[in-house]
Amino acid sequence: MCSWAGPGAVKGLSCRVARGIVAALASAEHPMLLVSSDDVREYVGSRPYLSERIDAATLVAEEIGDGNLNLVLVCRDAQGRGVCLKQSLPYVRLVGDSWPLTQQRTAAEARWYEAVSEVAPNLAALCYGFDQDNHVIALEDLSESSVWRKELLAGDPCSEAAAAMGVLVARMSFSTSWMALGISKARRRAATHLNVELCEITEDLVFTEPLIDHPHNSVGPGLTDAVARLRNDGDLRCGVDMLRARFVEHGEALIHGDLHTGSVMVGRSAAGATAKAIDGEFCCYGPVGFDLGTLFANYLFAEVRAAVLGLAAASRDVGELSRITWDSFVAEMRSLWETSPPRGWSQPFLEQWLEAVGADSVGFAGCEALRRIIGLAKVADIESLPADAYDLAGRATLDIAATWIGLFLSHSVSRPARAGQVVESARNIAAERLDST
Ligand code: SR1
Ligand code: MG
Repeated sequence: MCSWAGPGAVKGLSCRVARGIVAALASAEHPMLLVSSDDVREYVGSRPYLSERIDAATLVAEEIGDGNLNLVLVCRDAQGRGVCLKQSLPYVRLVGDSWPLTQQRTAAEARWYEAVSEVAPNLAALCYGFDQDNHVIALEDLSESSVWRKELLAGDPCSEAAAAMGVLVARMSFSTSWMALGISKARRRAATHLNVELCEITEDLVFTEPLIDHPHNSVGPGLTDAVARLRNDGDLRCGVDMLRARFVEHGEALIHGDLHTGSVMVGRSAAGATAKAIDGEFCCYGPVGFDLGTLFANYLFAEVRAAVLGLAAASRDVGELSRITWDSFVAEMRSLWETSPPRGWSQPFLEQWLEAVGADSVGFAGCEALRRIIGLAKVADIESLPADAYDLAGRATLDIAATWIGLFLSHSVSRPARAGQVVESARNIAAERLDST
């Protein structure tokens, strides 16, 4: 559980601190950069909310960050106690200091951990505290677990994690939306989770850049024709634009915003399997289908990889994951709705809402799949394949992604051939009804 940093803490803040206070704290101009074990010993030693969990004198810190943005240090003391410290840098790590990026993203992430801890504490890493001045989040040490993507690469689908993530998305969707909060409270809550800069990255990288000529993009020579064809497909462009609009306009609930298989730590112990989401810095009020779709696309990468490597059984197993996540999401949503029915809303509405989320999720999965092949920030599932297999996997993924976006279009909107057609149809219906009265 998150705990108060306590009166002796230097700048330390619990993630249970009242919402709003975090946002009001000014950042220090010169944050302490945690690079060496010495830095971390000094840092931990002056913060009781950390030194009560780990011995500052004997700890050793190891930088394990393999993500695109931050420093991640796993700290272990002589007694084997551990804490993970995640510090944001003022730029995108993947690119370097030519791409500056707000360190306020760590505050957004702390707020996400706080929200999850209220409804699904076992389905995300525990947050022990947040230090606004140094942009450091202190997290449960999950080094006994492993990144889900790595397990998928090694052939273990970890089906329990797929079910767990369906539950996580459902609980977050219900608890942070009008469904649990009521409309006015949900609106106020949404205003506390603005994350403009990180949303802009998602809007650019996921929706805009893959289908235009952009310096962030790159594919192997075997895929250039396929990418050119996609760029000339007007229906596909329209579908991606529709999905971008949904991402921008549909602040349904607090979503994780980057829930790929590298954002989930999985583990097995005598007590059973565990799955814990991490890396909520892209969180925002957005469409629920975005998180589900991001998962579906990342399952697809593992499925396609296994298929092109001739591992048919493994591919089939991974192919089941999207159904498992979807079924557990739907079951949890129905159960939450039944236990605490939102006042004044009908049960049939929930079914329609789920249908719309399903269509969104397929479309967002298509966008995530396109962008991880074409754009910046690629995935090891595809990139680590030998050249021939990469070409096969890339082509299959692009083809499936485009088809999924088409499916989204046909399920979520029936596009009239020209603007105004639907209004005309509505007028005609009204006129016919009135004629027959
Ligand atoms: C510039 S950040 C690139 C990507 O890394 C993160 O994991 C997100 O997926 C983001 O789009
Ligand atoms: Mg990440």
